[in-house]
Amino acid sequence: MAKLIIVSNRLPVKLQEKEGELSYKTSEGGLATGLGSIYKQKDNLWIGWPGMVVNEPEKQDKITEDLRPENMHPVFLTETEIKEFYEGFSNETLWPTFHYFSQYAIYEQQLWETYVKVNEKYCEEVVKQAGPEDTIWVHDYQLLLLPSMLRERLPDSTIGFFQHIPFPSYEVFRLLPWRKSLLEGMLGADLVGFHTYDDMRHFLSSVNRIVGYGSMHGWINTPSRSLLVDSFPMGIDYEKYAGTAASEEVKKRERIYRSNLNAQKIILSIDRLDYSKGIAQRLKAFELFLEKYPEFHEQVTLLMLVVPSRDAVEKYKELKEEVDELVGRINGKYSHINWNPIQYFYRSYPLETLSAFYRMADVALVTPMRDGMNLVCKEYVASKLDQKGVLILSEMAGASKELSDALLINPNDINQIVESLYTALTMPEEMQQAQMQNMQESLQRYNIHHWVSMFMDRLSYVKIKQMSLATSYLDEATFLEMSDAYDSASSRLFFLEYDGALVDYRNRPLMARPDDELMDLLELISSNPKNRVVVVSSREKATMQDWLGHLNIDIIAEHGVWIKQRGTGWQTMLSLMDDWKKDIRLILDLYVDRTPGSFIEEKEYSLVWHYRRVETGLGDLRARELVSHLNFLASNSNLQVLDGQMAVEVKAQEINKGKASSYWLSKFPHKFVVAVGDDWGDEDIFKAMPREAYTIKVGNAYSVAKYHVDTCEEARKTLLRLVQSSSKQEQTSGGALMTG
Ligand code: GDG
Repeated sequence: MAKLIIVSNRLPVKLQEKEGELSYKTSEGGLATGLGSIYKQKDNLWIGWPGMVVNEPEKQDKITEDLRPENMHPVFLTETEIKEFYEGFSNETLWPTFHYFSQYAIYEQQLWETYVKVNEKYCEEVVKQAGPEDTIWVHDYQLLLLPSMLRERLPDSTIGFFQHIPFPSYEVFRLLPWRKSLLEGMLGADLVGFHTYDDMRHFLSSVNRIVGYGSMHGWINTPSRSLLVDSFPMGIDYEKYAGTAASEEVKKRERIYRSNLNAQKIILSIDRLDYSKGIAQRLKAFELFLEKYPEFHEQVTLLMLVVPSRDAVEKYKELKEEVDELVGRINGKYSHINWNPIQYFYRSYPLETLSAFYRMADVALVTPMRDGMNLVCKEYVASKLDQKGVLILSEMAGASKELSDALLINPNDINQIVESLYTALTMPEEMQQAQMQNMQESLQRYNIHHWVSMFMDRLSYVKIKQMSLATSYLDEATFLEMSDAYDSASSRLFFLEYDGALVDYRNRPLMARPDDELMDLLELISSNPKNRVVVVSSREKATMQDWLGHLNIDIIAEHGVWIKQRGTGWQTMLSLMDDWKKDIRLILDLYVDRTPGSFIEEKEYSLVWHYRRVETGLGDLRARELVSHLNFLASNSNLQVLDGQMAVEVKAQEINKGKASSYWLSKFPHKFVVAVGDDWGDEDIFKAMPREAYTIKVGNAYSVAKYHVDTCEEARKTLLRLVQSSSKQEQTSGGALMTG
């Protein structure tokens, strides 16, 4: 029975040892509660570090035994591994870089080597536990190399990866000396998930520039497989937070805490100690607020919880000192005998206390400099049963994309934070309730269970899609089989796509002239009377005529608008009005204005916007924009938008290369058919082919074609070998074929 294996740096328990007795404390983290509902089911399993260094093998065995009934499996890390892999590379190299604090990042080869080693250690444990049908879901930046390591060991397994922290822009990511290996590590997954579209976009751009793989609608085609990149904003266990907030225990705690605080209004701040959370900046903003609005003295208290975290890392020690100092300074400056502006706690609390704090806070001040998502702000909203309260939220937190009803601030803009505090503290209740209501509705719907099922559904979809689009490499055995079929056929049809399949792409469309080798090849194939060669292209008929018109072949030009059968002139398959061109051209002109290096090509029945000479990344970005713009316009017309290789083409819908190819299939005998193409548009050709045809995709393996080869050169060689090996036979058996 297939199971789900979750892999993360930490297990959802914390192992403790007191006087030789082991105890297991359940972790309260967002991930633990979110995935808690699934890892405990059936044979599912969670693999990770149990939170304590254990060196004795007998003790390790005992822990492994203890955890088995809880559906957990430990990975034991040594002291050095914790120091170099976790505190070092994960938290001093990756964490600062991914949160745009590159100036804090350290680059040390030794730390990297341990990171690789520990990822291998996790891989070993997963491989021991995983069956071929299992789904493996890897979490977060500590395990970026694991997906590829697993892929190598378990090539057919289903692997998902989710990153909980931001993915930075290419300009920041590229600073890492190990950038390529890190990306290649992640690309071993079938589905790579991030919290936001921006993270996803940054990742795709880094993959494009560093590894060289492009993407389309989130799909990355590597030479061996296709994987999907998507965004899945993580939710919270809404019912749990709302339910806890409604409990008598929490209400009791709220009453006690309130009676101990003299101020009427409470501003709440909760974070792990981390420079990415903007704690010091928040304190400075509160100080300025007190200075600017003295009427709030003795009226408002900042209740600030800082949860100890990573205190072995130098930067965190420094931050702790800075926060202590700031709190001391502000309290020293403004405190009265019966009022402290800041109530500061450096420790963690049980959920019930946290919930009481959420209930009593009039304002939640969540101002990270960067945050993948931020769950605290969501928990605050879920705990507000009376809907009274205001959320001030940093636009640098992933959560800001969903919670647009919050007061959104730029955490670097101290004046904006001050004014937002004033607005929040003086906001009419009806307005608070209206905003809270919207946010609660959204969080209730997009809760943690929704997040898990969205990710798992998408992962299954990727697997199905991969299967339906998987092509096999055209190996020697297939070639020999194809060669036999060719030899024994009395009539043969060759559909050969021009750009990308027969000829490599060039910077300018007109530079892709056929070379002598190609001319010889086409002449050789078409010189056999049993063969009929159809060169298919989206190019203008004039160009095709100029380049290939003199050969004894058939041509499909402009996606099938124009066709030419050997020995005859050009005919249109369809005569179409082209009055749409004027309007569409205006739009394309706009994109040319905005995108240096791009240009428009006008064909008789279509318009093309080319971006192969545009700066990498910018062209793709504009193309996505243009495609969605055009699709919107095309939805009510009979126009079709083709998102091609470095070009976006608009044409009348009735025409495609597949329909044109079908014409030959219906008109001419064919005991043997081969079709070679490379582009999305060529998928129409493959689809139109009979089942027994040899359909060959040039490039990656993502196609409805049956086979693929890697390059144009390989495609040409295959065709040459096919006709040459056979020509010898036909010659020896008295055939009249010349070799070119
Ligand atoms: C990473 C990403 C992303 C805090 N204090 C106490 C306590 N907490 C709980 C909160 C919340 C969790 O810890 C903190 O989660 P965040 O999301 O706010 O931040 P990170 O820990 O940095 O998490 C982040 C997240 O992963 C998930 O993908 O959102 O962007 O950085 O659940 O309630 N819980 C208890 N006592 C405390 O004192 N019990």
